[in-house]
Amino acid sequence: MSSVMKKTLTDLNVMELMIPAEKVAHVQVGNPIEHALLVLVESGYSSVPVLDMHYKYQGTIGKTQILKSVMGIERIEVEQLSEIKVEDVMHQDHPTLKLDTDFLTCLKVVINHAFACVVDEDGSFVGILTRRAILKEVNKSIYAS
Ligand code: 2BA
Repeated sequence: MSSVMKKTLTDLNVMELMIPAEKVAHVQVGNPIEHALLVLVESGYSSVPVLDMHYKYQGTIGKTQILKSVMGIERIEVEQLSEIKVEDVMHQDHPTLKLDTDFLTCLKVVINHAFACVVDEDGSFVGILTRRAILKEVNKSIYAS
C-alpha cells in the first residue's frame, strides 16, 4: 500500500461510510424467530442486527441460525418458528465498531464478517458498516494511486 493510499484511507471515518440506523433492516429481542425470518426473506439479507426496545444493540440473527434452530431429527419443525424467540438463537459475539474506530480496524473486521454494527458510547445502535462500503473505498484508492 503506498503512503498516499494509506493516508486517504486512514482519513475515512465510520460515520461517513456507514449505513445509518434508519436505513438498516433489524429485528427486536422478544420477537419470535418467525418474524425475523420474514424480515430476512423480505429484505433479501442473510443476517441483520438485533436491537432491544431502547434501540440498544444486542446481537445479530441470520437465516442459517433460524433454520438450524427448527431442525428436528426427521423434519423441519415449522411450528417452533412462533415459539422460539430471537434472543434464544441470535449471535452475541459479532464485533461492534465505534464512530471513532479507524479504517484499518474496520478493514480487519470485515475480513471475517459481512458487516459490523456501529454503536455509540451508550451502546445505542447507530448503523452498520458493510464489507461493500470498505471494499469500495479500497478499490477507489487503488485506482487513485
Ligand atoms: P448479505 O445479506 O449476505 O449480502 C451480501 C452482499 O450481497 C451484500 O454485501 C450486497 O453486496 C449484496 N446484497 C445482498 N442483499 C442485498 C439487497 N437487498 N440489496 C442490495 N445488495 C444486496 P454488503 O452490502 O457488503 O452487505 C453485507 C451484509 O450487511 C449483508 O450480507 C447483510 O447481512 C448486511 N446488510 C447490508 N445492508 C443492510 C441493510 N440495509 N439492512 C440490514 N442489513 C444489511
